[in-house]
Amino acid sequence: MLLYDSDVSGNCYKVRLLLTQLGLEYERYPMDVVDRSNRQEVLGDLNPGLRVPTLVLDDERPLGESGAILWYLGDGTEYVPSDPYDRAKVLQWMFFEQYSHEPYVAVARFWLTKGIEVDPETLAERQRVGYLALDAMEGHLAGHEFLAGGAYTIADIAIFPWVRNLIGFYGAAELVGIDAYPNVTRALAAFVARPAVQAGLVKRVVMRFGERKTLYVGLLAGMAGFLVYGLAPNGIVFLLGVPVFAFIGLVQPALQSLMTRRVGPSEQGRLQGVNASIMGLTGILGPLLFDSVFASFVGARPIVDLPGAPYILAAVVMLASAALAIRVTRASRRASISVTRSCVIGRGGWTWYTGSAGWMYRLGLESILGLKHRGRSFAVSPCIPASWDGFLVRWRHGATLYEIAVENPKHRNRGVAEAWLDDARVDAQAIPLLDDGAEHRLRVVMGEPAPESSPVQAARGALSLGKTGPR
Ligand SMILES: N[C@@H](CCC(=O)N[C@@H](CS)C(=O)NCC(=O)O)C(=O)O
Repeated sequence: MLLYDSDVSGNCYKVRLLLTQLGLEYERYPMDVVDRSNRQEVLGDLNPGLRVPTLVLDDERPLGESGAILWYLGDGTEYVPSDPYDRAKVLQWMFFEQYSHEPYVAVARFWLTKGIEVDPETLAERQRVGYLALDAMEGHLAGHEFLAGGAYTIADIAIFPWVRNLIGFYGAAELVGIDAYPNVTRALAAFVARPAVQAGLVKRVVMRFGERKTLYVGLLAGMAGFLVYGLAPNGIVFLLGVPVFAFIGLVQPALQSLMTRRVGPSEQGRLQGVNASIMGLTGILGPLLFDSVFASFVGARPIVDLPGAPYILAAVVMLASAALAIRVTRASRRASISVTRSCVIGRGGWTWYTGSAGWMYRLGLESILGLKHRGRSFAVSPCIPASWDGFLVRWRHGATLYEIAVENPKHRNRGVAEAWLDDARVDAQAIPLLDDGAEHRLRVVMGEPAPESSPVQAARGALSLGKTGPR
């Protein structure tokens, strides 16, 4: 896909955010949003509005308007509900965004920051209506976590980038009086904490190094920065540590993204809660520790006269964290496939840890457990000792986790009677390979293969599975 795009455009940002969240590949064609001289030439055949974002699909069909693009990409995924009323609610907020929110909240700020001259009355009117839009959001968010359908949807993707830009990019929190909007602020914080948003903010680094390396770079830069602070003989050297230390900002987004991927959707809230609690705890304990270490290294009878000791301690903690991060993230990559039913434990070291050789993986996983990857689907056709009553495999494909339970009630050697993916019956030879970052349960019952399911059954199964991948 090709996205006609602009770095400074919030409408384009929304589309990039959803593309990132869906893990879709795309190329960018940067456009200038102030100089419109080449609009007709570049976008003439693609978008009647001659604006960005404009998306050209792989089959070369063009699509304009950020809302339409979000809907096209999001429909059939978790970001657009399936209930007709909830879908309409998503549209309600998206129309609100385009008619009552963006032209006021975003455009007024754009004029101001780009120094575009407009008469004060026009500006004041934009700001007045902008406040009405924030009031509307505040009222709704007082009783709801998200804008529509009780979940994070493309309606949130459409609106929150504007609010974030307003108080972040444009630094206008005080000017706008954002404190008067506690519910908008809370929902915005949750929005910004989402891994894809964070990944977007440090996207270039993440794209260049990947999440794991970004985490390591952040932690090691933090360590180096702390060391410079701790050992600096004068203020100039101390200041030189600041740009190095700034890279510590990479840690949280990379960590969030890695952690979020390791738990299912129902556990995301708990993960964020634990994360926030740990941060809260360090916020309390950190200064206490800092003070007592500082007190021991300065004053009348210091252990050693080293006022930078707390920073050196922080550097040691950073180094330990980097070592821990390297250990845990490497292990979790190797352990992304492991077999966990007692009947197979002990048979030749059935994990990535002990049987990491390629032949062991292929023999075990493909020939015995019968898990075979075929393009956009996979098959499960076990060939196991008849004495086994089944086995359980946790299989990670990208960000998606399959919990595969194979049952062998008739103690057969091979043959699959039926397979169920979540609640839908599926063909064990062509199980959809989803890439939605969610956790799915696959139940495979061994036995006499059942006659083929009717096309209606198959269609119902596919429907209840939702979208199986990008269009
Ligand atoms: N309603 C359109 C608005 C698009 C729009 O205003 N795009 C701006 C950038 S945010 C643009 O292309 N401005 C330059 C121009 O109008 O030529 C959408 O949501 O896609």
